[in-house]
Amino acid sequence: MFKDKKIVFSGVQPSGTLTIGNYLGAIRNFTAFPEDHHCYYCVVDEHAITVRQVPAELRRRTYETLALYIACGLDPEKNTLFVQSHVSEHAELAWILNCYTMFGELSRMTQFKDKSAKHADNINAGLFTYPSLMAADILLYQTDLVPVGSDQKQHLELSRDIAMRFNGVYSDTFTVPEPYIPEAGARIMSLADPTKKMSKSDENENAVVRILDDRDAIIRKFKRAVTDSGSEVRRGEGKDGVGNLMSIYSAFTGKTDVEIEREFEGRGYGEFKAAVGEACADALAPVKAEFDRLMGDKKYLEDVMAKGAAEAKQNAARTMSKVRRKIGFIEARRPF
Ligand code: ATP
Ligand code: LTN
Repeated sequence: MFKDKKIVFSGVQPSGTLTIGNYLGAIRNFTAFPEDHHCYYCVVDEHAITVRQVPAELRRRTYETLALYIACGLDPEKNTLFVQSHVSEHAELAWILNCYTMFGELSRMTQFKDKSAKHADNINAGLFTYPSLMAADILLYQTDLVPVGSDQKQHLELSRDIAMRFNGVYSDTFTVPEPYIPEAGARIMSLADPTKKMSKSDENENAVVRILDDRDAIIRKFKRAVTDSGSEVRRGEGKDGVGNLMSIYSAFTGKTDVEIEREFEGRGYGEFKAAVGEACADALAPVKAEFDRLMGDKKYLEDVMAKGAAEAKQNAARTMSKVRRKIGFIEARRPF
C-alpha cells in the first residue's frame, strides 16, 4: 500500500492509574517521533475488560488515560488519539485474525500465563485471544513501528507472525510491524519486589509509583523501596532493587550507570533513594498539573475522542475492505 508517512501505533489499557513503568516504557516515547510519522495512540478499553472492571471506574480511567496522553505532550492536532471501542473495525478484524492465530501460539504467551494465574476465577476466552485483538489494532493502520515496553515484545512477535501468515495466504495485505523499545526504562520493576514488573493493577500501593502521585508520596515510596543489606550504588547479583532504582534515575536524568556510581560513591542508599525520588517528582510535576487542568474539561476530551475516532475509522475501514475482499467475503452494498 502506498504510504507517504511511516505509521506508528500504540495502546495503553485503562485498567488502573498509570505508573512510571507505563510512562518510561511507553508514553514518554510516543512523543519521540518526528512530524513525518503519522501516530495513532489508542486507549484500549476492549483489552481492559479481559479482567473484570467496575463500569464507572473503567469510564473514568478511559478519560484519564486520554488526558494523560495529552498531558505527556501528545498534541491531538498532530496525533490521532482515540478510544478503541469507538472504532468497531478493531473487534471485527480481531475475529478474523483469530482464525489465523493458532491455539498453541496463544498458549505460549507469558502474559496469558501470568494473568490466568492471577485471576484464576476468570480465565475467559478474551484473556486467551488478547493478542489477536492487539494484532488487529496494529495491522488495521498498516503500522510500521510500535513503541512499547519490553514485556510486549512477545505479543508483537505474534502480531508479525499473524501478518506474515495472512500475507502468505492472500498476497500482501498488511505491513509487518517492528517493535520500538526504549534503551532506558523498557522494564521498570516493582519497588516492593524488584523481580516483578511494576504493574498499574498491583494492589500494593508501595510497589508502584503513579504518574499522578503527589511529590510527598513519590519521595516516600522511593524511600521505602526494597534494596539489599549492602550500601554501594552499583548493579550486581542480589542487587535487583538498586539496579532498578539506577534504571529509573538514568531514565529521568539521562545519566549513565558509571556516572551514577560516581555520583553516589560512599553516600549510601538513603541519599540515593532521595535523589531518585526528587528526579522523578520534578519530571512528573508538569504532567500532573496539565492533567488536572484537562480533567476539568470533559467536553474538550470528548471532542478529542470524537475527532480521533473519525480519523482512525477512515483508515481502518480501508484495510477492512481489503481484508474482506481477499478472504472472499462479499462486500455489503450500502444501504442494505
Ligand atoms: P496491567 O497491570 O493492567 O496489566 P500494565 O501496567 O502492565 O497494566 P499496560 O496497559 O498493559 O500496563 O501497558 C501499557 C504500556 O506500558 C505497554 O507498552 C507496556 O509495555 C508498558 N509497560 C507496562 N509496564 C511497564 C514497566 N513496568 N516498565 C516498562 N514499560 C511498561
Ligand atoms: N497489550 C498492550 C496494550 C496494547 C497495545 C496494542 C500496545 C493493546 N493493543 C497495540 C501496542 C500496540 C499492553 O501493554 N498490555
